[in-house]
Amino acid sequence: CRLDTPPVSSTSVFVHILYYRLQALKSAFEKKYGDSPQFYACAPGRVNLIGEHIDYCGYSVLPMAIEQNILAAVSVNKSGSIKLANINPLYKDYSVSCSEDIAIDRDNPKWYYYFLCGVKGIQENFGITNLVGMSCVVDGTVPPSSGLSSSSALVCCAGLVTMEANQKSLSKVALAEICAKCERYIGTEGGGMDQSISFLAECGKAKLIEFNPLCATDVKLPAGAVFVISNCCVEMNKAASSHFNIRVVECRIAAKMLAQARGLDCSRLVKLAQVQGELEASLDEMEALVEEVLHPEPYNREEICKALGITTAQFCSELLSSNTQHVTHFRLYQRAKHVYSEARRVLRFKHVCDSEPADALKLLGDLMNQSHSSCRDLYECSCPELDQLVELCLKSGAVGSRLTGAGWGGCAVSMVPVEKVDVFLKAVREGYYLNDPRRAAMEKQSLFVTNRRRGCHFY
Ligand code: ADP
Ligand code: NG1
Repeated sequence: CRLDTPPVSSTSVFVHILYYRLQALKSAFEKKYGDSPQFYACAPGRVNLIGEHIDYCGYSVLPMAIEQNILAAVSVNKSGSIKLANINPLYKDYSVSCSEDIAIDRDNPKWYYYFLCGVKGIQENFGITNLVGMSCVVDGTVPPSSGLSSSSALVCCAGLVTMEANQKSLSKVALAEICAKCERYIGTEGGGMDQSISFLAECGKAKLIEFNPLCATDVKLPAGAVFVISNCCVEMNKAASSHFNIRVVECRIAAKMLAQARGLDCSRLVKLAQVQGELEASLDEMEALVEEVLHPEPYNREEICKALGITTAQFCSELLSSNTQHVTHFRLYQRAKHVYSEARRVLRFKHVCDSEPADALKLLGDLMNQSHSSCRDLYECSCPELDQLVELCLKSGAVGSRLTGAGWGGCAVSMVPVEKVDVFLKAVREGYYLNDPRRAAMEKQSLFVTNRRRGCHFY
């Protein structure tokens, strides 16, 4: 996409839209700051095809980037401050002095704090004492709080522009790792999937993202189907609620309980994947261990402290996050069972994509459906509207459908055979959106066929 000449008519709709968005961003920048931007950066959102809530347990996930993204127009300035503005008037201007410590208010997760997470990540990585001043205007098309990683796209875009403005350079893998770490300043203890695919995505490909060390491997998706995203139109802001971190904490406690039961040094082990590694067990064996060691009834604090030999004070400071201090009961059995079974489904999904059996679509669809059931029943991260939407998608021709991203609202991703896409879109449109005025107003940005986009870059 070149900024100086409009795209020729034969180029894709994506390039046309990008061209006009960049032009609008340039005008907004000039109006705001009285000068042209020096450069632009772009970071895509993502859809996770399978592997939900397991990245922070150390397990591989299988996302792809989408064409919805965060764009930023940027200039270095001499004002000694970072000035932030947004095309969307709901996101208010903000300015912060470069000489102050960057403070991020977790109790009040405004949009600019996500941007500042990216700035702080780069600043700390390079030990920059004097950040250069920057003037920025941001424009985003990733639906917020809907499981498509709008927040991480913003953090990654901010990390990228801060690196460029301060004349530093890093590999994409290093940038992804820094941005995964620094998004935690906002309070959510995510695992790194979103930032990894935002930087490491390539056109036309989904990726298996593995952690420790971070590595992205191409996954060739079957040609006979497309992935369709539909938003149930319920928003769930992760940083403003404790749902997400409660699950992170439950998994951490479950890891320690399993480690303790098998005589491992549980003070060192915080991830379910680490326990598997230490035991050199298969995922099937880990599921059997969950059955043997954990009980389905919720655990209270006393029971956990007694089993782990720790005090309540240690429990609160070492295991709970600041926004989960109020939680009294923990469903360890259900969460661990979801994680180990979901980790196995990711590997099977990849294997089916690689081996291309004749019934690939059915096998992949079954895995997606099992994933949704597990998220709904064991991980309890769905909501009635999302379950209703997933069911409608299956009735409308999808061979697999599941919630994607953190859940408790947001989007479903459905795998739909190519020849059924038109019928599918019509049925979901009529069955979920058109009969409700609020949803109908959001339909255009809520129901769409994905296009596999490339990752973060500059213009
Ligand atoms: P997601 O699942 O999309 O990452 P989160 O709830 O974690 O959702 O983060 C959503 C937040 O990210 C929004 O409330 C807003 O603060 C920020 N955000 C998302 N899109 C934009 C945008 N276009 N411009 C500014 N901030 C944005
Ligand atoms: P989204 O969908 O962006 O809220 C979150 C986490 C991911 C992952 C998924 C669930 C962040 C930044 N992102 O994604 O790491 O755990 O939930 O699979 O916390």
